[in-house]
Amino acid sequence: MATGKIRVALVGNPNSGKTSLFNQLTGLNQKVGNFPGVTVDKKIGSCTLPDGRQLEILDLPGSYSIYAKSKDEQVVTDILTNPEDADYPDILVVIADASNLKRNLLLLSQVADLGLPVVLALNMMDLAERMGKKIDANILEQEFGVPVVAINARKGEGINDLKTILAQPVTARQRPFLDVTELAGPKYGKLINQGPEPQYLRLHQLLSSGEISAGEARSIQTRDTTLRYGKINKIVARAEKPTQRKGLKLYTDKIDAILTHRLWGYLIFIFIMFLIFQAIFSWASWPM
Ligand SMILES: Nc1nc2c(ncn2[C@@H]2O[C@H](COP(=O)(O)OP(=O)(O)OP(=O)(O)O)[C@@H](O)[C@H]2O)c(=O)[nH]1
Ligand SMILES: [Mg+2]
Repeated sequence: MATGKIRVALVGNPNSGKTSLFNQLTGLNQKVGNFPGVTVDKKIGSCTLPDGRQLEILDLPGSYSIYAKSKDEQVVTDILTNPEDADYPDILVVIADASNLKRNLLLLSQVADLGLPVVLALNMMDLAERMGKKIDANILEQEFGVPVVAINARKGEGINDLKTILAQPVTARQRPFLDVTELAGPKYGKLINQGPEPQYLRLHQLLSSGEISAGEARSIQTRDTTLRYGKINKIVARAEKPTQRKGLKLYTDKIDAILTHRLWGYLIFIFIMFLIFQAIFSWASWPM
C-alpha cells in the first residue's frame, strides 16, 4: 500500500461487468463491451468513500479460475498469489454474473481461500430475473462467509451499498471453503502447512514455483475444481429460486423460437441452403 490508500481489486469472470463497475466507482470511462477479453491489462483509478477516504481501484482482466489458462488470467493469478506484488490488494471485490452463478462462484471460492478479504458483488441481477432466477443473497453470504451486495453495474444501481460495505472493515474468511490438505495429499500436505500463509496460497506458490510436478499439478487442479463445483452446486441449488420469467424474453430465446419452429424452422433452413447453393454455383461465376 505504497500510496496509503486502501487498494481494492475487481476480479471476476470475463464479461461479468468489472469495467462497468470500475467506471461507476471511479467516474472514468474505460472501454466496456459485450464480449469477453475487452480488458486485457490492469487499469487503476480512485474512488472517494462517503467518509472522505480514498480507495485505489484496480480493474483486472477476466478470469474463470485461479488456475490460469491464458495470459490475461495469468495477470490475475500472479497478483493474487503474491503478497509481495506491487498491485497486491487489501480487499477484493468479486463481480459475479448472477445469471450464470455456478461458474462465477468457482473463482469466488478460490480467491476467498487465498486469505484475502472479499466482497461479492452480484451483478446482472436484471438478466437473472429475466431468465426466471431469484437469488437469495443471505445464503451466499452465509456459505461463502463474505458480504454480498446486489448491483447493476451498467445502470449504477447498488454502488452506494457497495461503498458502504467497503467503508467498513472487511475481514478474510477464517476457515477455508475447501480443505486443501485433502487436495494435496500426504506428499505435499507437509509443505503446504509450512509457514503462516493460508494453505491455499501456499499451494499456489508451490505450483507456480514448479515445486509440484506438472502431472501432480494437473491432478490437483482437477480435484480442486471438481470438489469446489460439488459444494457450489449444492449451494446454488438452495440459493437460486426459480420465479416466473418476466414477460420479456431474451433475444436469443426469440431467435431460438423462430429457428426451431415446426414450419418456419424448415423453411428458413431450406432458404439458407438455397442461398449457399446459389452462392457456390451461380453467383460465384459472375466475378470470373
Ligand atoms: N444487463 C446488464 N448488463 C450489464 C450489467 N453490467 C454490465 N453489463 C454489460 O455487460 C457487458 C460487459 O461489461 P464489462 O464491464 O465490459 O465486463 P468486464 O467484466 O469488464 O469484461 P472483460 O473485461 O471482457 O472481462 C457490457 O455490455 C455491459 O454494458 C448489468 O448489471 N446488467
Ligand atoms: Mg473489463
